[in-house]
Amino acid sequence: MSSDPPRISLIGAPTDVGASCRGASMGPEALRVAGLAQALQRLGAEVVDCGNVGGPANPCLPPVRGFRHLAEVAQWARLVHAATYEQLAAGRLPLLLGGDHSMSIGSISAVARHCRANGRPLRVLWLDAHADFNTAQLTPSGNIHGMPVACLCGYGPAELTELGTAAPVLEPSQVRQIGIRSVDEGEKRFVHDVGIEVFDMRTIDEVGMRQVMELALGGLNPDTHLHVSFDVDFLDPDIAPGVGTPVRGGPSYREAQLCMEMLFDSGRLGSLDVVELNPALDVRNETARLAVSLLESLFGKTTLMRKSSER
Ligand code: B3U
Ligand code: MN
Ligand code: MN
Repeated sequence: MSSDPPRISLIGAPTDVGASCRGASMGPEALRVAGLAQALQRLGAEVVDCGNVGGPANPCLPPVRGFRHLAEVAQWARLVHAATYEQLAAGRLPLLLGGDHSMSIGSISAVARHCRANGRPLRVLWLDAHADFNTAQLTPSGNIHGMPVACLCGYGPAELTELGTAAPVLEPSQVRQIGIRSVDEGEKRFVHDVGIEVFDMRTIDEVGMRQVMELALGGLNPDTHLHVSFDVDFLDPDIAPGVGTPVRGGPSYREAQLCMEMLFDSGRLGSLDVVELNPALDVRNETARLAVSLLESLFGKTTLMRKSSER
């Protein structure tokens, strides 16, 4: 594992055009107010805040042919792709502040393009209550934040599947999903048919977070780029109320913390999304502060000194 301090670029993507309810567009500022940059600096990281990407406003229209706000979601994805790619090309670690989860189509397509250009393997860890594997045909809502994994795997309209790199951006074998507990009926079959590896809450209950993380991080090459897409609704809503689509029965604070610590221990983190934080539904910015505290673990905060053999 490299001991160089990470060089992190914060990129805000204040959008909620892909979500069911409004408010995730305030997520980037809530994370800043919760002290994200300062917390990462205390851990020795070099942090640059690139400010926010400026995309289209939310027109609040009903779905058209299975998609709500397709043009706006695609525009945000293009802008997020460009901002993410620029930071990766500069050798920095992009930390995307969402925004609803549809913006990960932009960030992850940029990461995939960067990995292809540099001949590096890519693995995506998707921490979420939802599988986000709907299509226009399967979706119950038309909300594109329920579709990013499907789009990244090539199932979706060209404007969401071919961002800066030929579709598919990802093979299902590059994805591991963790914490899943809400999957729509048609989506369930589709996830099964494409063979995505899903560590749902039942698996976490049965074998524990430690083994789940060992499995999810298994088989990485020394040069694998790890992208973590952290949907804040991954967390149990009792501890993280500030999200638009809470689902009870999620990981506890301790389980989430172990998850983050083991991601740090992998030494492979190359890019990160923090999405779906909805300050309009939060209580005194508690969920944002919880997210910041978990990101501290993800960037190496430990309780005790670690022996070098444990690193
Ligand atoms: N699967 C549902 C709900 C949902 C997915 N992702 C979020 N909510 N955040 C849908 O609308 O696709
Ligand atoms: Mn999600
Ligand atoms: Mn979710």
